[in-house]
Amino acid sequence: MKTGRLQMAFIALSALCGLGIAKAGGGGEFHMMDTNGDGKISAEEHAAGAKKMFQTMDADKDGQVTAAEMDAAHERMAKMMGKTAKPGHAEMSSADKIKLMDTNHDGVLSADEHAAGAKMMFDKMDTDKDGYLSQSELEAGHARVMSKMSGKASDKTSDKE
Ligand SMILES: [Ca+2]
Ligand SMILES: [Ca+2]
Ligand SMILES: [Ca+2]
Repeated sequence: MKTGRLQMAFIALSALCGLGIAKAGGGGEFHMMDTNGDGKISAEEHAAGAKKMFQTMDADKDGQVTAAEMDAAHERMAKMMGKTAKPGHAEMSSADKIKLMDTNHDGVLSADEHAAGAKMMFDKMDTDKDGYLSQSELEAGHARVMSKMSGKASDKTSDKE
């Protein structure tokens, strides 16, 4: 089902972006992405944040993120957050996350594939469709992701909006 797949990608992407910065210090993620400080995150600001995230994960700078690079990045970020990485937690594997966004199915994530996924995630989180993410929209988006990840990540939950 198409929406199921979108939802999965949303979860995966939020995990990517969220892991790194969500717990960096309260509203740290929000302020980090809100580069012009107007209290809302535009699509451009969100895209820039996603790009930064991609570059962080692409350790060998070849323009592609592999599952191994994603794993390593998650581990680094978990350490930064003072947590021990728990592979196989309720979360999907990096390979599975990549699969969701890997539109050309070559097993690695290109910058374009990641950017497209991030845009989709932005649209999903912008619940009032004003073209910006408010702090509460961002938090609500994460809350949904977290509750899903701690529950059944790969199951299709009945999420009708
Ligand atoms: Ca790479
Ligand atoms: Ca690809
Ligand atoms: Ca909005």
